[in-house]
Amino acid sequence: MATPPSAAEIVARFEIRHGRFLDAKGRALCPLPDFARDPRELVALYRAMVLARSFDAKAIALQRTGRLGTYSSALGQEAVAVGIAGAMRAEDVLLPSFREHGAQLLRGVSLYELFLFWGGDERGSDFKGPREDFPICVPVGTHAPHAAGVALAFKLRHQARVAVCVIGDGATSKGDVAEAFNVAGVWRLPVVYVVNNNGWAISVPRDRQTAAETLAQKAIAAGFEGEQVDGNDVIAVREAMSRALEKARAGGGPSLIEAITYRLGDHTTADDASRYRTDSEVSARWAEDPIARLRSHLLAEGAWSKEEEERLLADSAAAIEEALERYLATPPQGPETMFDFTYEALPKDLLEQRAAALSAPGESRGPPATER
Ligand SMILES: Cc1ncc(C[n+]2csc(CCOP(=O)(O)OP(=O)(O)O)c2C)c(N)n1
Ligand SMILES: [Mg+2]
Repeated sequence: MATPPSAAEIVARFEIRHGRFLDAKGRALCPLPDFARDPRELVALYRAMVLARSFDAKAIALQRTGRLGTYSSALGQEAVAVGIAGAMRAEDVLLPSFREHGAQLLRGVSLYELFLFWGGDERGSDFKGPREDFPICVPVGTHAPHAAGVALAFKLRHQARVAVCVIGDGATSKGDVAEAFNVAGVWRLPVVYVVNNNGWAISVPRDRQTAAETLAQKAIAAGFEGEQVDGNDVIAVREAMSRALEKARAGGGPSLIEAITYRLGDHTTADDASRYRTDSEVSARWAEDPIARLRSHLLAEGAWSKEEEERLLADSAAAIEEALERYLATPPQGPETMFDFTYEALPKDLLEQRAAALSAPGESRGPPATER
């Protein structure tokens, strides 16, 4: 717009920071935060990223051989999930989207539960570990208002806990996400929204998703802080998360962290990304690989060795194999269970359908139909 002819003055300004500590080769660009000076902390993050990647590879192979449902890989995005969970406390609550198994594993969700979930078995969301963490949210962004609700409950109960909600770049275009940001800002809720910006929403690239210069600035519109981090630098993600969590815990309200990363794989196993992006774009992005970056850093610091790497890969594979065997040996639930957990008392037509499901030939039998 042209400058207005009135006595206009500037009433608001904002800036968005982009934080990073390691360059793509793993070299420190500035002094590292305290936690990152302890090699044991960094090795723990590294292990978690490697386990997440190993799980991804196995899950894709299982889907291809008909033993798992549609699966969304987090290849190249491991630092986002691991940096998030690495900063959270056990009593905080994670509301993940569908690429955060790296965070879920660190929080105590088991490999077995992840296999169950992706195999279509809802018992995979009944976590034995983090009981109050939310299940994987496949509907895009619908958990953003839920996170505000969780945070409101913490606030009303005067609990020093934080809700952490992870959404994709595409999700930030949705109305429910804008509404969630709005109430989080107005009520100064203890919630951290992380935008896992992997550059794509299926086949829609970031620059066609929104005309906003950054996604972090969407927080400014809702009255709270937003910043960007290099989402392939686990130290940067972990550090920004720690600050945001601390602020929320101390009553300082919400934050938004936009983690810039890249989806190196297909959107899901139901997608073929070669139809809408070039191989050369993808191969150039491998130079940003978060795992290679931290490995280079650890090797240069003398905090990691080839032998430890081999042992880690073998241990991850063994843990995954064990969970897989247990998953494959778990009988599926009977079809009647799909009627059992929605209504307190089943309406008549659903009672009939439940009975029909139970009497269908070859179906497993569940408990007798009761009016619930
Ligand atoms: C409410 C809703 N609309 C559409 C879809 C289909 N869908 C699945 S993932 C996706 C794109 C999401 O993009 P983004 O938020 O960037 O997350 P990413 O998949 O890149 O992690 C869409 C449109 C859905 N799952 N839920
Ligand atoms: Mg995306």
